[in-house]
Amino acid sequence: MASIASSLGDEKEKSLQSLFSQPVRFHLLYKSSHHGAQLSTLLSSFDTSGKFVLVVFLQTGEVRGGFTSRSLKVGRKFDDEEAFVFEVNRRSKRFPALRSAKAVEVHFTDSGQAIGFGQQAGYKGSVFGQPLSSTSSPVAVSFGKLALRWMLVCFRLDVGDLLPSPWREVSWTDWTRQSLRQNFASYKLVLETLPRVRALLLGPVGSGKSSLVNSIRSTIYRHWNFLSLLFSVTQLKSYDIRAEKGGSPSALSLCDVMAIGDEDFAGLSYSDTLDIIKGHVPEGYKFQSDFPINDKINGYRAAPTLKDQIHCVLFVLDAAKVTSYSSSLRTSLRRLHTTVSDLGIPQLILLTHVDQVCCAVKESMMSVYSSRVVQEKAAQLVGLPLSYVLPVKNYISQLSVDLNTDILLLNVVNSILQAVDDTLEDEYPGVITGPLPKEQLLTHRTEFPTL
Ligand SMILES: Nc1nc2c(ncn2[C@@H]2O[C@H](COP(=O)(O)OP(=O)(O)OP(=O)(O)O)[C@@H](O)[C@H]2O)c(=O)[nH]1
Ligand SMILES: [Mg+2]
Repeated sequence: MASIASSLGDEKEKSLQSLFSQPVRFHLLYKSSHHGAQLSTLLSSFDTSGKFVLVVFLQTGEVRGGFTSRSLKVGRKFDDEEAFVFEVNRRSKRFPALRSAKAVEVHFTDSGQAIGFGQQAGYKGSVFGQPLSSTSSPVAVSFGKLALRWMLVCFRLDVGDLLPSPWREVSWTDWTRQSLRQNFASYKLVLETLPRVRALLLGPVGSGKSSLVNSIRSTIYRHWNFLSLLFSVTQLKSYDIRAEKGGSPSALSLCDVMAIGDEDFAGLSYSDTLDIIKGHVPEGYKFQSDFPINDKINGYRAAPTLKDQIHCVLFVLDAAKVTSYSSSLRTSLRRLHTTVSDLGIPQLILLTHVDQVCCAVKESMMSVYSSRVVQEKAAQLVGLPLSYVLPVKNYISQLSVDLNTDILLLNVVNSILQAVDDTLEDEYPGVITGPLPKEQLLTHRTEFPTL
């Protein structure tokens, strides 16, 4: 798609952008001269949701079009208060629809195919005959005529999409991936008596906890990892992350558990979570919401040692849902965060599903730190500073791994080890014997956050 030049040109593109109050980017979906002047082809190019701009290039050299905040469908007439018609010149002008209830209309019948904007939108022939004015703004695109006389281009509008500069600098190269991989594989914890860091994945249902284990293994093993992890886990299950497939275990082990509860789902209770963190709960323990963990359960560790405890808590949150999390879930997350802070355990937020909140990120993970939406989602997370938020995309169906996704996932594993080492250094200043790890490439942590 990117190879089909948009025909708008820099000057007209800037002029069109000036019609919107927020910064926007145009992503080309359809061009009649390339795809054919068929309404059905145009409609099939629309994403199911989003905002769209149709631009018509008239023979006279004039450029006009319409904006709609909804995806177009055949036979649909819809209310769109945001819809407007525009003309693009050196200074562009926008004209609101006269009646928002019929702002946009799509006809596709034997007698005609048309898309209309404005009061009398329709296929009866009102096309770009008259000059636009602030009192009259019907604009329709009739496909019969389009084939002969005009060119129609359709863009998806990515609103407020990219920040002028990313909030974290990353060099998206194979060298970075190799360095992060190497660093992780050879990582030696500063406390030699601690063989492995146990990082606990905590989060609501479906936030991507199990997929994260799968994704990290896929990254390390260099191919998509088939694990039957994607059934909701009801047991405490630890996964060693090997430095390479079949190799010796790395310094990291990830602990997957059932989701944190809210008013609709009983889930993992606060007290059971604390027992896991403190190291009382044996591997494989099956959680029961109506039966809290106590010292009578089989395998209960009454006096857990450092290696039994959780050394890092990872809050795994879904970027597409984080703003709609229930207040009880938010309260649980805050309470856990405060307790974990009081225990002196490092914590990070892993923001998953970032590919679902921003089109630019969906296209390329390289945009993840430039995406305004991702940054806003990250900032809304229980008030944590951005430096504790690591956006990731999980591998969910790809059969092969991808450079940029790998870099984000490798940054997660290195950041966990670094966060634990920083804490251990403070807690055991006299007994640190191991070598200090190499400086991490993407980590910018200074202190543990307080909500
Ligand atoms: N698009 C997208 N989908 C994701 C991502 N991470 C997970 N998913 C999908 O989200 C769904 C839930 O993922 P899981 O890994 O099972 O979530 P979970 O947190 O383990 O869920 P529970 O164990 O039920 O609490 C699955 O369908 C995944 O394929 C992501 O980063 N992007
Ligand atoms: Mg799971």
